[in-house]
Amino acid sequence: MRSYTLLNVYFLLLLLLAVSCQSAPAPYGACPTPQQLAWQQMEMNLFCHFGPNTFTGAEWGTGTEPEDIFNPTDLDCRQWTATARSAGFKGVIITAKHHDGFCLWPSPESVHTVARSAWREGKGDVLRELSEACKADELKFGVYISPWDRNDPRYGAPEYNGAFVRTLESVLGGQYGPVFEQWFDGACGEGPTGRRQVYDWPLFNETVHRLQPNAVIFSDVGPGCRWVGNEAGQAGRTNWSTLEVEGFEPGAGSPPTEVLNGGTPGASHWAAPETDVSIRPGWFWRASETPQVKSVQHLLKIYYESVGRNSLLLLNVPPDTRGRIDAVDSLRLMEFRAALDQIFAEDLSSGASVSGDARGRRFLPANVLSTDYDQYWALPDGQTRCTLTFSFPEPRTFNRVLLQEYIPLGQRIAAFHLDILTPEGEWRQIARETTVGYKRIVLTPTVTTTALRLTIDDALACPTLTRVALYQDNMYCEAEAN
Ligand code: FUL
Repeated sequence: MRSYTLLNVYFLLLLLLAVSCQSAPAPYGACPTPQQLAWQQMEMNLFCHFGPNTFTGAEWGTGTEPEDIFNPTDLDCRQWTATARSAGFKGVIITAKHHDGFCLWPSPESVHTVARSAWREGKGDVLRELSEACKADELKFGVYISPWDRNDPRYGAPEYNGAFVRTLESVLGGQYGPVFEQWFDGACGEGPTGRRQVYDWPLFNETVHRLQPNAVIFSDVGPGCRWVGNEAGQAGRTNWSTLEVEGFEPGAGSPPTEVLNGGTPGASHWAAPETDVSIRPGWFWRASETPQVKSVQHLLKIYYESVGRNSLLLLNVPPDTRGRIDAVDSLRLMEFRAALDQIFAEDLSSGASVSGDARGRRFLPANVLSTDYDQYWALPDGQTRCTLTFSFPEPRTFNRVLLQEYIPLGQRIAAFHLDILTPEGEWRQIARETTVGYKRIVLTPTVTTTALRLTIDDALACPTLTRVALYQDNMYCEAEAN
């Protein structure tokens, strides 16, 4: 009788173990909201700096420019969106109001707007035209609205915050449809003797969420996504999507740029980095800078160091004085797209067999070969180290290893390395890295092998991977990119 009971307990435990191995790992730490996940899956968006600076050549306007300065001779937002779409961008963000305070829409809160310009006899509205063009070309529409305002006389006084909220309302209230991202720039060049505005960030964020519940809010410290800490197009090689935000705020009160660049492992807030960088030396279009439009090599470097390092890429391609994207820039974008298409045309892991530990039948190693994002590999709870071995039916040649964690359950992997099997039957290390996140593309030497080993050396909790893919890049040459 006694042994019968023990047997029962034993079987019950086995059953419990089997069931728990079939259930998904519990989310670890801070995890993305569905909006943050959808945002990250966009991967590349277009940034458009456009306004009085386009006509004056300034980077930061003073706010005293006459409204008539803004006079695009041939504005065509469909040309921007057609360009963005063919380049593979998923959304467009426009500088609706830059630091000079000029509003590209007839904001009732300001006298410094398109309504006071001669452009389209004061009846023009760039936001209307761009939001409609985005809709027609199936792109998402986002807005940059600078809190720092060099034109508004209320700037520096408490009433400016209310005015800024009404400014937000006139853009986000539905007039231009859904807004996927609200960009809050932390910059302020007033200097120590200038006007000092104490921003009501909680009120600004609440306003955005109230009017556009699906919008992801960008600022140095989120809450939706964070600044990557530089404007050179480089996310950290170690890059956590989590960030310690307690005690910090956008602008002067933000964490050091190295922290923004790499995030904080295990922090309680999810704010993945966004890499904003311009295709030109400046943020605004200038004829004199056309010869310096970044090369395809440079754009590929930026891609690998942003999208390939767990960041979203927001590439600025500023429209010119006609109100069109310069032919040089758009041609470069098409070449960039063609290069990406060529590099990522064929996943060289296809047909591989994958072996290694797994949480259970729903989470087998082979899941990393599937392109279904929700089908992923996972380890049992408590196991943070493991080796997955990919064996190929015939030798494969590659120099890019793409990895993706299943981030709805949080970011976990903290260290990994890659080895290949040499013809002598030995394992040779080809890369040693740290984080993965939503997407990591590891640049390795070109190797030919019949087997690849991925070893996870450390993770904050049992790791997950939804994708491992291999590519051969014959386009990118590091020496030419710099
Ligand atoms: C900075 C601004 O000061 C630049 O003018 C530009 O808009 C860039 C994207 O953000 O903080």
